Amino acid sequence: MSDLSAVKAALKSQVIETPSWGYGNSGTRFKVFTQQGVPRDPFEKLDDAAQVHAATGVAPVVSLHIPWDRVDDFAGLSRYAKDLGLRLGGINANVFQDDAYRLGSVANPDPGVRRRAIDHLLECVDIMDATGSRDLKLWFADGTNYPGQDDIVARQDRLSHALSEVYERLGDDQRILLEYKLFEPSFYTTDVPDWGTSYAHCLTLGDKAQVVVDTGHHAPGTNIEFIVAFLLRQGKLGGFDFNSRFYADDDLMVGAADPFQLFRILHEVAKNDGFAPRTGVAFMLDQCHNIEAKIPAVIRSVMNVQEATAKALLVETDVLREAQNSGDVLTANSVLMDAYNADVRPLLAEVRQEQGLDPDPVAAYRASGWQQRIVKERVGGVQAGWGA
Ligand code: PSV
Ligand code: MN
Repeated sequence: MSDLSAVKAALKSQVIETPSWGYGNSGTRFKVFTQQGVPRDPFEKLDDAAQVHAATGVAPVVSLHIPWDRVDDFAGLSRYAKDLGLRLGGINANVFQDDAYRLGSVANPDPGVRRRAIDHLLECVDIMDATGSRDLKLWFADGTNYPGQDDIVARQDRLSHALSEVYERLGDDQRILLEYKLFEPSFYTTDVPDWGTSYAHCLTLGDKAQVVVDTGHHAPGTNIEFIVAFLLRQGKLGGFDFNSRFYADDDLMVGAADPFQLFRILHEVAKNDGFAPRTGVAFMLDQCHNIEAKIPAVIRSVMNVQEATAKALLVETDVLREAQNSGDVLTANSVLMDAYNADVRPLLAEVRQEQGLDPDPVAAYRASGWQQRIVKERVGGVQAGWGA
């Protein structure tokens, strides 16, 4: 796409989903550094998410994590979001924190533990009914630490059985997004370690099951854009969990470690029509802001996705195709590099001004006084955090 008005229209209609847990305290297993003004409940998380949307105009959806965001009345939480100009997005199930899950959840050798895990997943679909959410995001920490610990195929059978039961419970407009992760917390086998395993399970399940690509969940050097292109071709790319990493699953701000990789991924999305709402690709963030201020970090992350998107949309696709078809390797590569090297910040500033927004979202947030207000008002109570 190179028509500027079409690029601007695409940028204005982009939707980036932010994670509720990104607004809470987080850290590593060594230390969680608390910050002042952090939300104490899901309502306050939504209040913060509304600030991100106010500053960027493209972040109206918030993913929830259950039980971290459990409330008595999910329909009420959904109404609260609506009043803020937001809506509730993917429901992230959590079958990794209970003591019962030491040997896994849906693939645990104990049928009682498997039942408990499946019941939680079914409960998440009930919550989706109340919130109007489309996506049930499933990530399983299941796996083994030692060779011989459990039967790899038996674990796949148990996983498959659980997925089928949950799939049957989905409504017509709901879907399962099955996330994969190479390792951690399991260090020998992981039951859904890669896109191929996720894809195979999703194929067996049917059209309402798709793969979610968390950019931090691969071995170093993995060509993530190939995976993205392949899944889009198959109609099986459900969405992204964006973040960036230097070493493993670092959960740093998307685009911070390798903006070129983010561009290459979004180029495949653009080229294969993945930005069109009908393809249903969810552009979610899944990050933790351990040492940086959280709300401006989420704003920065949204901007990083916007910048990579703008560059991807600026690729001269006709010239690229011609160069590819004629075997002109250098021209093809330089078409891509020209788009990547373009400074799209003035374009995005213009787009924001046309939407009635401040051209500099981080500055707008800083000037809003919100940070000072939450530091003053959110005193007492228990701060929300990853895992709590
Ligand atoms: C697992 O590492 C993961 O990426 C899953 O998406 C979880 O739900 C999320 O992180 C929690 O931070
Ligand atoms: Mn994730």
